Amino acid sequence: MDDVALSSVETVTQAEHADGLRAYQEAGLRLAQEIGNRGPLLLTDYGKLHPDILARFRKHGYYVFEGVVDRDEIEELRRDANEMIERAPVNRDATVDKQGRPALGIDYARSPYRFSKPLGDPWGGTQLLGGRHPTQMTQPKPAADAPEDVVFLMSSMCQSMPSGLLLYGHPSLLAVAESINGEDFVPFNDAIFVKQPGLGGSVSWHQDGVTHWDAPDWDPFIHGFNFQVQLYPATVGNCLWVVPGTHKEGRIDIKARKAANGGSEQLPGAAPLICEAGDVTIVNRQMLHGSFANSSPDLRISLTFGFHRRKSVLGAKAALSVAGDDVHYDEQRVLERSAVIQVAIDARQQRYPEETRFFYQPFDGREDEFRFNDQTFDTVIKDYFTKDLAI
Ligand SMILES: O=C(O)CCC(=O)C(=O)O
Repeated sequence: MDDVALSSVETVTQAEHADGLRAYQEAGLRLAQEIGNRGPLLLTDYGKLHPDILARFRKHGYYVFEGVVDRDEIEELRRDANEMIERAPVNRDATVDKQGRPALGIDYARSPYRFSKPLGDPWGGTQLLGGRHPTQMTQPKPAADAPEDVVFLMSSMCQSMPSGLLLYGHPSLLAVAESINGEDFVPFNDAIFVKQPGLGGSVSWHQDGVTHWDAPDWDPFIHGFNFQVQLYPATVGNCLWVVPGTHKEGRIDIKARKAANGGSEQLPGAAPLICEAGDVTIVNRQMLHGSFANSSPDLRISLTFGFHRRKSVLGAKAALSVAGDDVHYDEQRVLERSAVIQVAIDARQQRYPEETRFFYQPFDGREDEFRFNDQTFDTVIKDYFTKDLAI
């Protein structure tokens, strides 16, 4: 993979990095508390996200749903995610895992793993992913015995993790997606951020959207939103940070914002998204957001998957510079990628027959074609991530 910038700022120790963030963290925690924007995931009698929550999400650009995924499901997700980490290639060029077994995904259309240097900033200051991370974060010195490469990001959760596919069909999460993006909502992609203590890299400040900033019909919700399902507590030392309200500002000059902040990456007005395991965040993709190198003692694994309005995606040119994906999204592409949702709904129903399944309007009347079975695993789930709908 070529998506790692060489580390250039290894001047602080981990302890200095962690200490240097303390006052910023306290200010961020105060702001987060003032705003609130957290609580249970409440749906109306009609299965829509509670209007007060929706209004708060629209105003501030994020919300933390507490206690959405239960303990048993989190345990399964942890098992599967950790198994994926175990089965990663030993480094970015390897084809075997650390036990010498063929690495997971070598037979996939694309490797599901992205690596970072320990405590590195793989995207900051590069042209990768549409150049949307224009500045670099501080990259503390890793321990002398740190591995050369660490797993940073993993895709393919619906294929590689049985529990990941079930999560993708979670009725309350899909109800949130429908409430925000309409009944004909469509998927974006999924990615698992792995921030190992003392190793996990940073995600430099950025806004996710790429394609629609100058669209005549631009609005604060045009680039969709992402969920993050937290498998471990997200602490003030390892969590994602957002700058509330920035989803309404249009494209932000991040370099200038950092320069105006005396060159410090501790951007003002940011709030940490503190969570317990099983909490789920929603973040507007136009928010200014990022995370610092994990100089804390705590692991974070965040299952990140997003959804769009159909009209934002149909006809849009593929973004995020994924190799071999130089296309405009047409009805067929949208149907094929959306089918993962329908198959996930059925997989979940088979596993949790007592749960009320989500009704996904675009597949109304076609449910039988998209049951979860060996055939749909091959036709819909295998290599589904090559059909992501990135804008
Ligand atoms: O979780 C993180 O640290 C980064 C997440 C992020 O940047 C994103 O979802 O776009």
